[in-house]
Formats: sequence, C-alpha cells, structure tokens
Amino acid sequence: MPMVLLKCDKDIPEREKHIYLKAPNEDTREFLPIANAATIPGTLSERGCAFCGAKLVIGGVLKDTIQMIHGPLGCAYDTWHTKRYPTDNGHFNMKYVWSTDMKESHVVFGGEKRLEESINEAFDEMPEIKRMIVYTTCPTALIGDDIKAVTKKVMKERPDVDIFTVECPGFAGVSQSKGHHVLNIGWINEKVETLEKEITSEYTMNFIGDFNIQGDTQLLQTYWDRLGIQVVAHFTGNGTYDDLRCMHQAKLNVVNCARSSGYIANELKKRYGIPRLDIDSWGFNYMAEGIRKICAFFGIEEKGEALIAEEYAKWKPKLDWYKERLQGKKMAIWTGGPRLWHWTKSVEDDLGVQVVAMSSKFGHEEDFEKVIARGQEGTYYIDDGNELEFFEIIDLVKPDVIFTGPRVGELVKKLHIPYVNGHAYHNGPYMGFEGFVNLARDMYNAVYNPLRHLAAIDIRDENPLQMPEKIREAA
Ligand code: CFM
Repeated sequence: MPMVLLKCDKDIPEREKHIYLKAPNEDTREFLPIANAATIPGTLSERGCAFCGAKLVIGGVLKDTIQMIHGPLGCAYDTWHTKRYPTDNGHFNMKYVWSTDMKESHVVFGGEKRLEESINEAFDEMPEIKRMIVYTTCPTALIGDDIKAVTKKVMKERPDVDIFTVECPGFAGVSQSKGHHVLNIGWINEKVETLEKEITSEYTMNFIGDFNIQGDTQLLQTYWDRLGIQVVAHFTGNGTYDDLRCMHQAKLNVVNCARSSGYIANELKKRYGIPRLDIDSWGFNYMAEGIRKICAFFGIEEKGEALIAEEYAKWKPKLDWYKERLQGKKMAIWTGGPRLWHWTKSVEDDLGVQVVAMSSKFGHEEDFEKVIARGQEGTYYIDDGNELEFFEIIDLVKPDVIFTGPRVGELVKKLHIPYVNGHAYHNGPYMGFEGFVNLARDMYNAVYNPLRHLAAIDIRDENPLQMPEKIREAA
C-alpha cells in the first residue's frame, strides 16, 4: 500500500491519506498526500498560524520598517526573534518588537484609539524610521477594529510616513501559508508602483522568496553584483519597504521560495508582463543551473560561466572533503515544505546523502508533486506530521541526522539523534556555493559529534573514574 497508516495513528485513521511511501514503478501523481487542509482533530500539529506566516516569514524581515502587531502581547513576542534574518543596517528588525498590548477593556470597548496612540508613539520614539506594517490578530479582527481607517488618519497627519496593513488573523487559514498569500496579494494591490527608483543597469531583476536567513541574501548579492545585475527589490531578505514599491520596474522575477512568494511573482507577470523564473539556491548543481538560467535571460552567459568556474575552484574541494565523509548517510527533513524539494536532490547529488523521510508543515499539493518527483523510492513523504509519527518514522528509517526546527530538534536529541536547524540554520548562510559547504560542515559536525554517544551513558550507573574510557569507546 503506497499510503501508510502508522501504528500511532490507529485512532486517527484519516492520517493515512497524509503519508506516502514511494515505491518503484508507481504513478506517483495518484498518491499525493492530502495537503493544505485543516489539521485532523487528534493530531498535535506543528503548524503556525496565518498571522505568523505574514509577519514572521515575510513582513518582519524588512530592515527599515516598524512591525506594529495590533493584539495581545504574545502575538508580537512569539513572532519576534525566533528566526535569524540579519540586515546590513545593524539588524533593526531583530532588535525591536512592537505591540498595542491589547487588554480586556480594549476588546470590550474597541482598540482603534489604542492602535492610533501606539502608531504615533512608535514613530515618535524612532524619528528616523518612516515605514510601518500594521497587522491584525485574532482578537482585533474579531472585534472588527478598522485598522485601515486608523492608518489612513495617521498618514494624513504625518505626510512623511507610509503604512501598509495586513488583515490576516491567525484563524484566517489552515496554516501560516495563508499569511504568505494575504501579504503577497495585499502588497501588489496597494504598494507596487507607488514609487520609482533609479535604474542603474540594463539587467534588472527582483529576487523573490529568500529571507536572508543567516545572510543568504547577502551572499547571493555578491554574485549579482559581480554579474552586473541590479536587484530592484529583495522580497524580502535584507529588503527595504520602498524597494518593494518599485517591483514593477524589474525585467525579471527570480523566485527561490515558490511557496511563500510565488503569488506576487504571478501577479507581477499578469499585471506588468515580467517573466517568472524559478531557481533553487541551495546546492552546487542547482545554484550553477540557476545562475546559468538568469544569465541566459540577460544574454550574459560568459559572465555566468566565469563566476561559476571561480566559485567551483574555491569551494568544490571543500565540498568534496565533506562528501567523502557524508556519503551514504541518511537524512530526514522536517520543515515547512519547499526545503524538502530544494534539498532532497541537492544533498544526494552534491553530498551523496540519502533523504529517507520528509515532513512538510504546510506545503501544498504542488510542493508534494515536486518533492516526490525529486525524492527517492523507499522515502516517506508526510503532510503535517506530529511528534508520535516522527518517533515511529525514526524507528522505521533510522536517520543519521534530522534537519528540523529547535522544538522537534530538542526532542530528537533525547533519542541521541543529531539535528541541524533546518529553518534558521546552525552556522549559515546555506545558500550559494559557500553556503552549501556550510551546510555540509554543520551536517558533518552533527553526525560525527561524539557528544551524542556520551549522552546515551547514564552517569548514575557509571563509576566516574572509568568515564574517560567509556567516552572513547562511545565515540
Ligand atoms: Fe519558504 Fe522560507 Fe520555507 Fe517559508 Fe517557513 Fe522558513 Fe521553512 Mo521555516 S519562506 S516556505 S514559512 S523557504 S520559516 S525561510 S524555513 S518553514 S521551508
């Protein structure tokens, strides 16, 4: 049976439709796991909320924008500082968090006044910052606070500021994926083409769906600079609010994360005729392929080849050192969705690593189409996996390393299986050529770290004087 009912799911048999085990000679299109559907009751879902998808993933990355969360304090705190997206202006986005700190009285009597005060207070506190995004949350959406009216009033009173509103409360969709969509569409409807910037190159593009995790964007920017390509806007890694208002000026949209940001690329194509080019930025083969496609579009193939040759000369020997040592290791990937299909083939081709289980928190069917096409036979493909399922899958496939978030990561550590932070990275960036060597290094350090063997020794049962020998044995 291609769809799998795990033992731990015997009381929620509907989960069978969400777990696929790829077998030889199958038409995999017939067996796509159900995805982007409401979590089944009884499942301890790992998903985030729709508000989080808009704020933590996309809006909150911007380097020059106040993020005003209109709601109780927790909505702001819990979508702040859990991802590492640095900026080249001193990490403004990671230093501060803003909230209207709604209390019961505001819920009863309305929170618009409170919001207006908070917006003004934030701008007064930070006179150098002139841009803001205001988000609704579950309580403020439920009581019907009109955040657009409030921001309009403030913008009238403060002509030098610009404010964007995102009305995407946590309950608006089945996962954070909904928040991506709402922000994408809101931005193109309200902000694109409200500003023009200076164009300095005949080659211009938007780089879409890359959030500068530990410097990804900044690393790739060195390639675009060397190729003479002007990036009009980064959506949204190390990006600015005003650059994103100029997205209509680019000649090409290059999309890395299609899941979170494909929507705006499609709209830019529809409304402005700007073509969309999807690339993978993780892995040597993929990165080289991406650079080749971009350069072919602009007719600068030779420049592209020179850059690839330089990067290979510098980084490929290092990659191969790790490949020799990682070859044949088994890996699991439990992240949001796209990284499954970005990574499964790149670690296989570039490092000889086999991906044996993948779980997506919020990927859609098209993400599963891609990952199953690129992934191996004998591998599990899971939608919205839960902890009990993870434990059972670990017993079935015995991975050497798991790329996942800290929450599940801390859990698998207790089973003495190493994890690498698949969301915010251990020591990134991971994109580009240099980045993939970093990924390989983190994987190597995780797999060969003797500490995890040590963790299996119960020191209460051991004579501490014999420990050094035990340690050597274990390692
Ligand atoms: Fe795109 Fe992302 Fe991802 Fe994502 Fe995410 Fe992320 Fe992810 Mo964590 S935008 S979909 S909502 S690549 S935060 S930077 S790592 S789950 S696979």
